Amino acid sequence: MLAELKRIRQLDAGYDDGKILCSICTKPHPIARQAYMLFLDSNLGDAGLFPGTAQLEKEVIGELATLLHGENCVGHVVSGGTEANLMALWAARNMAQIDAPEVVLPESAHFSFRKICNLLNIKPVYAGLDSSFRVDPLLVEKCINQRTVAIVGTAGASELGVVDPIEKLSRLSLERRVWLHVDAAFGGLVIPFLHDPKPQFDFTLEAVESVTVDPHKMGMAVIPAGGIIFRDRKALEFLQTETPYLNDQYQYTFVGTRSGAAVASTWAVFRALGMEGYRKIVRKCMKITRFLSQGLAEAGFELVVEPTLNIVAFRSKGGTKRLAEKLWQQGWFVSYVPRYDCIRIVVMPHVKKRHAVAFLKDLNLTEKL
Ligand code: 0PR
Repeated sequence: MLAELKRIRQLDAGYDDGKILCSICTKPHPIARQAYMLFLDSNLGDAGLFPGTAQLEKEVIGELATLLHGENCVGHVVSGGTEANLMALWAARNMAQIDAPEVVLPESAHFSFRKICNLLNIKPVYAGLDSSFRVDPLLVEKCINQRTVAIVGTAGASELGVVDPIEKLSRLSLERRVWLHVDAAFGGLVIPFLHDPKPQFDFTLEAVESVTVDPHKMGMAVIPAGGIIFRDRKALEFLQTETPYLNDQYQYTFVGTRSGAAVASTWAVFRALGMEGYRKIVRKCMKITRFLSQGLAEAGFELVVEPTLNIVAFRSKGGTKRLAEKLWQQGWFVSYVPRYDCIRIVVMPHVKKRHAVAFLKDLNLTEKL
């Protein structure tokens, strides 16, 4: 059986050969794997049985809150960015108690919000972007009305890596008294480690009520490790579900039985890397990002935007979609993004300089095919 599983595993792509350029996940840190194995059977859906793991979850949330400049924040390690975004809009909707609720989203918001709006019966209202592909606060303002329960901004958009003007959204949210949620699923563990100037996106901004930040993306923890952090403990009251026969009286997450192993893996990788470790990783990813974007520009490709985070997006005059298909045939896993007619490359920690060099070389050859 194991031999068969190993054979089947060979059908999957692997991070080690540096050809996965389309993923926002990466190879977990070795210590994250070990911690995961130690907590394999721990279930935070019944935290009364696993007080040790519950303690680790509190510590992980505490560290994320500190990173995001939040005091007295609460939250949970959840299954990923989708569940984290769901919990934010769920709390905002329940708090507002408005008929026919609406949420204002950037046109570039992650597709998880479409699922969430469908589930929660919230109408998504999309605000347009400015010339730098960030949501335009004036257009957001126009979308707000009596039924708006929340505004969403993205800090590290999935397609181009740009950061919405969260500071301006925060001012707007204060004025209009609506919940501001920041989807920093990807950027939350990148932006704090960038050199100045860093875009503002966290609890430093007064109106930010909730932030999504996923350890299973740039945090190098084992999947499923997403994070939802709320500014105020009151938010959890709007998510509270009674668990009549369990030791703990309530659950606050959408998922019931949930992985304590992912929490332990996050705790371990935070402890092993520390702030300095993450800073080094982000520095390396950004260096390779700049190397790639310069190489692409020199080879005559058009960059959609100068990278803010470790994502490069480019076009080819000879046809970008066709080029993406040819790259897949050559074994390079890249994303084709229809919205901007571009190829997206995410420079995650498994992508090394030698892979970027090989990619640029192959790309120039592939274009001529
Ligand atoms: N918010 C943002 C900004 C995201 O980038 C993502 C996922 C989510 C929310 C949802 O997170 P979960 O997928 O954890 O629920 N970002 C990646 C994307 O859609 C997910 C991904 C990961 C895609 C690995 C491909 C892949 O191989 O681009």
